[in-house]
Amino acid sequence: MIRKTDPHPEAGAGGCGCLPATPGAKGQGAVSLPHAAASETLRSEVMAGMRQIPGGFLEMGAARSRYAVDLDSPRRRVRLDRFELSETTVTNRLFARFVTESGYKTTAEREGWSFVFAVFLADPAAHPRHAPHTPWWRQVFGADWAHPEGSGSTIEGRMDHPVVHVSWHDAAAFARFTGTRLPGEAEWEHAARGGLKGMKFPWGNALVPGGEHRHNVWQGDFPHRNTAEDGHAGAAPARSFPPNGYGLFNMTGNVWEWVADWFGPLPAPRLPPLANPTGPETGDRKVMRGGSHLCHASYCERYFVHSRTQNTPDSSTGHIGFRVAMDAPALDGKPSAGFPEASHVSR
Ligand SMILES: [Cu+2]
Repeated sequence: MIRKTDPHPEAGAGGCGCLPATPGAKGQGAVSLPHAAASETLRSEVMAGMRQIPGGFLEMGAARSRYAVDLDSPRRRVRLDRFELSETTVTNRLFARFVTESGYKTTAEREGWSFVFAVFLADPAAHPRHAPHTPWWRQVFGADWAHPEGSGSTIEGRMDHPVVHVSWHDAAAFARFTGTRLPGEAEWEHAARGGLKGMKFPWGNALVPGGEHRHNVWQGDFPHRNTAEDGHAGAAPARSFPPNGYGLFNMTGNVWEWVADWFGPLPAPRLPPLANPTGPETGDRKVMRGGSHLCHASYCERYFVHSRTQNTPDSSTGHIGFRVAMDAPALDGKPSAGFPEASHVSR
């Protein structure tokens, strides 16, 4: 009813329990906003949250895919210039300022509904329409970023939480207005790894190192019982758990994060390694990274630094957010690459 096609026929029919998609025909796509028109106050707040991510080589992807449909293996070496990434996902507080200044209306507001995880609804039976194969994703009229569980709900007390119920178009609009951009998929993974090589998580290889939860995912039995041993049944504040080696919070778990790239195979391995890959030229689905508070090994084990999934750019749910990136400023007139370039431009 809601999803056109199901790209995850295996793995619990729906693959990622996290991933209902709105029909592609439904959205009106992007609403364009003037570039970098945000006030100084908003811009400086966005800039204050930016962290420097050093350039370098990234072994991108998984050694072996957990879900073949994710096209996330084998690993390939790519090269990245240094850049900047926001240390948290964009919060409700920041998104509210953006909306106040721009008058922007999100896809969910324009369409009148979004997907809410049934457990978070006071009365799930009042919202019987759901995504195919994923009955826990309810179509809730009146649900949007400011009303995460539908009309009557508010973000009061959750201003420091990630903004959710934002489509890829909404994320791109925020970035454009604030003079930033969405991170590329390779940039995102490089940043998530936090300087570690070949590890599964931003902090190392153990899911719960020394018994300590380091990110917000599902504990218990998906989708009915979340024991919340990590301290959070739903989304956690954007700045929770210790940051990774680059000072970035919640790169895995909590909420999925839209990135700039269209979904498709990872960049082809080549020598020398491809620099700053930007993904397929076009597509109908955008990549999302990092997994969410709903990910669990039994159903959707996609909470690793290499995990990826995808959704249509006009989809919105209660567990998809985003963070923003920027090119690093040039140093002393040198290019931001941090890599010597052998070639000269001939004139
Ligand atoms: Cu998941």
